[in-house]
Amino acid sequence: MAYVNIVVDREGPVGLVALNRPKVLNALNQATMDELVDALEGLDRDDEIRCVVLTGNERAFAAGADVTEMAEATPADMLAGYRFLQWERIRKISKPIIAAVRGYALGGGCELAMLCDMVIAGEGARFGQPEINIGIMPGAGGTQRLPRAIGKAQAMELVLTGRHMTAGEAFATGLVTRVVPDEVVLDEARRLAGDIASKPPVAVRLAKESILKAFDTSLETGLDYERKAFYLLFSTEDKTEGIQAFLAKRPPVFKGR
Ligand code: CO8
Repeated sequence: MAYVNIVVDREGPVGLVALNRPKVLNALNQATMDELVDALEGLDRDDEIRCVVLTGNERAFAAGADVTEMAEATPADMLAGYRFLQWERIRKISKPIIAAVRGYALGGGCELAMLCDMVIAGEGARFGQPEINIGIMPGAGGTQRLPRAIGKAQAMELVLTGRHMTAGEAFATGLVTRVVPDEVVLDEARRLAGDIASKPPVAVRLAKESILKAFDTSLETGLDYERKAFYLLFSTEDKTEGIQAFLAKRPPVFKGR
């Protein structure tokens, strides 16, 4: 697929995807979502890639779903479309995705950041679910992921008022991993991605899966899941290599097997 609304790069084991509709603050229209899902799934299948950074530009990570596309939409249009399935496809990406957020992450843009596994935010980043101001509500996970990330009371206020949250608030409430000066957001996300890319990939994948399980299972089921994943790692060459390297006081060389 040729990309028009996003830019995809590879830097060694790190895949970089940048939303690229600057005139509309990276509003997520259908074409952009088609490209984004295609790119993320392609990077997920690529054995050379071990971590992905998803970003926007200085003004916006993404200011939400493209409102112009929703203006005439009926419930039947929304139901018939495949757009919601695309969010599920992104949720199923097995490699870690780091959102590098500068500027606005609103509505679907905030939901997209929350679908990522970690968020590095610039000091000027603004997060929010302003859908209420245009007569709708979050529809791509905002009412579910936001309370899980920042708690019911804060989520309720954000969703019911549409207020934007500063990067500092987003950090204090647990929505983002780290806040850094705007000009180093991408470098910081790349550095984090490079660090994760140096770890044993099968362990990274199973650890990501296990953490995500914490959000949709009981503690007991989650602990069972974690233990099975833990046992599985004892069949990998990387486990043997990791422990031998530690004992020999040398750096490990992981192969992803
Ligand atoms: N959709 C389409 N165009 C947009 C969007 C958007 N979400 N946001 C901004 N734009 C456009 C503006 O219309 C404007 O275009 P133009 O220059 O042609 O007039 C351009 O981007 C620049 O925007 P502004 O002039 O408004 O810039 P400001 O700096 O004055 O304001 C804001 C920036 C505060 C971000 C403002 O643009 C804004 O409030 N945007 C809308 C934010 C919003 O309501 N987002 C939620 C949308 S609904 C949603 O995301 C639901 C998701 C549900 C899931 C979908 C599943 C498929």
